[in-house]
Amino acid sequence: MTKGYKMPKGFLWGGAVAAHQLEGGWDVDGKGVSIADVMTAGRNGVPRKVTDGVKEGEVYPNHWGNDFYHRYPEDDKLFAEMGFKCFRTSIAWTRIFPNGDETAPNEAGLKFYDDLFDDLLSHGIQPVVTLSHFEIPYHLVKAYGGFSNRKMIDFFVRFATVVFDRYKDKVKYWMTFNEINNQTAWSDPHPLLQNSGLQLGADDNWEQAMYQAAHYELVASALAVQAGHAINPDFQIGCMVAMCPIYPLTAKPADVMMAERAMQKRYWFGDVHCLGEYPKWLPKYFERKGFDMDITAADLETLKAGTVDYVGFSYYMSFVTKGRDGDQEYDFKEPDDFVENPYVEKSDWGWQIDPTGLRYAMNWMQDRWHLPQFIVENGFGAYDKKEADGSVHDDYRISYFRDHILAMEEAVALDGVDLIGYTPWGCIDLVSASTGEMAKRYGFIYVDADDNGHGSFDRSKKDSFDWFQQVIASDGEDL
Ligand code: P53
Repeated sequence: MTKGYKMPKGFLWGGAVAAHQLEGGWDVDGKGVSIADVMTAGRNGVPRKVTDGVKEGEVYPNHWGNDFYHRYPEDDKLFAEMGFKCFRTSIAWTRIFPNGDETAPNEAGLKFYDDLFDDLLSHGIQPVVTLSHFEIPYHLVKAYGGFSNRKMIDFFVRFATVVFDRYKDKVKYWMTFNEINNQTAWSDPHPLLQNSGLQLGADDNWEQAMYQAAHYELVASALAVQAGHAINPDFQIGCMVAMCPIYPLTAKPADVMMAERAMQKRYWFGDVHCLGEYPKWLPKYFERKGFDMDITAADLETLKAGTVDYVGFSYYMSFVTKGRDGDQEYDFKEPDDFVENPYVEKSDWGWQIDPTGLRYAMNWMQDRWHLPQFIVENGFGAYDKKEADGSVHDDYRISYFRDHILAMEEAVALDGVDLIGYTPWGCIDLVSASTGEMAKRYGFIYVDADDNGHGSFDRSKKDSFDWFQQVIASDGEDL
């Protein structure tokens, strides 16, 4: 056993999921169609397809997820047995506003989350809630062009206000937009659609569209933060960034400058969320690129007045980049400018495994944003093998977690990072966001279902279940 550092009293150990990846029940109790409902299953290395509405004969894994919608009481018991203090999930926007532009919410949807949160609280588990986790109502994509349209700000703020008000005594920790910065890989249509509901044509300027949509989201987030604090001053409302630090390949100055620009381009979202203003380099970049941005003086005031209370972030991997000879602009472009890191291993899906990168990133964010942090996703997607007796020996997952939790604890105990909690991703097996597979498993709890939704959907404990239970019971000391 590895000896770690005890985390402070009240530290929020738990697990994380997103509504569309596990609930299923995609069309029940008045729920509308979301972006996730029109995304087909992909495979390792094969991207998901987006269909124009739900089509006969296509496979849509988010329609069933892991059936949490019907089985959550059993799952909550298992989370409690593991010792969870909190559980991060999202509210499916389409359960509350099925099309997104209604003025009155759907009561059956609101009631589902009341029941779920009550059940969690009865086990001493506090819900931690993301408002928008890759599941914008599909109607808002078709009728308004998603976040290319300023009207989306009002729709989002209405949704946020309704749920803040409804759950004001049940939920304290909130986040606005999941992995808002994942859309920096704007040349791939998936992140743009998942984050912002953008469907662009060949003639559109994709990069400008990404910056514009992100701006509207940041304004919507800042307005939601203000609305939330007015409803309950005790609310802690965070942003959520996908933290993948980007290193220079060598000490060559051009590599170092390229890595700096890469970090600026991936994390300016956090600068706006946390500091309330655009970093200086970005207007210069817009100017140089000839982007005609709709950013008003009133927007800038809103951003200043709606800074977040903490930094929620996911951490799975780090990246590496290198400079181009003679290029003074350093227009880093993701993912084209990534290169392999010769010093780290990779998962079966090519995600670079780098626990030290987590400690590095936590220090970097502490120095830059001066806010408490919350690790709301971290984990290891892997092919699991269920033995004849039902057991799953996932020592590779335990070893990933051991190394990452130790790095996290060092950042707290040795570097003084202010950390609220740690919720490993996909604490129960669910549908992968990037590939739509069930086979890319993250859980401590195994779900008997395959990529096509076949199986009993029965739950069972993997070896990592007992291991994580012991980590929590020892406040992080017994790794
Ligand atoms: P999957 C890319 C890079 C880092 C995190 O991912 C990412 C993505 C997009 O897939 O997403 C987050 O399921 C996201 C979750 C997602 C999880 O990481 O592709 O917030 O919804 O499931 C893991 O293996």
